[in-house]
Amino acid sequence: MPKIFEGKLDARGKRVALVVSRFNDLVTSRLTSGALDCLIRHGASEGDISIFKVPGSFEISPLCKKLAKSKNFDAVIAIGTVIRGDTPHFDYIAREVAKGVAQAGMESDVPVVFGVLTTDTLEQALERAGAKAGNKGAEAALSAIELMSLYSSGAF
Ligand code: INI
Repeated sequence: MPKIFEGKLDARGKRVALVVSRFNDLVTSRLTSGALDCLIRHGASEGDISIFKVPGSFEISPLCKKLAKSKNFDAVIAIGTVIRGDTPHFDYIAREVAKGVAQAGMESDVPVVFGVLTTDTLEQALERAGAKAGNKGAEAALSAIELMSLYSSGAF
């Protein structure tokens, strides 16, 4: 029989940092609410959750890296929304935040999860922030909860 390791959906006692972009706040505030609701419903205490606000998605990953390495948190959740415009700006920001958040997770001992929307329109973003396509902030929080449990399994 193989040994199977998987995380439990139990956030009791876990300290979580959210790094939230103010750019497109209409969307990121809803993603943040979804993430908070998910964490609390899975047992996290409000006092164990810290929210760090940054100007835009480009600024998310450097802070994720610092927080993930700080030993003060069991997981870091990146929350942002990048919406395509008429110029290549979108591509630069979307690429950097995805790469940077992944790198923050690679370089630290705690999970760093990606709750950053990259969409063509504001409507698509809102659909994914609590409307017909769910709430990607809540999904990111659920991933963080599972991974915090897996990382504390003692197997590695
Ligand atoms: N930041 C976002 O989070 N989303 C966007 O859609 C966006 N657009 O389109 O410009 C955006 N720009 C700001 C950027 O993240 C930085 O804050 C800025 O370039 C300063 O470094």
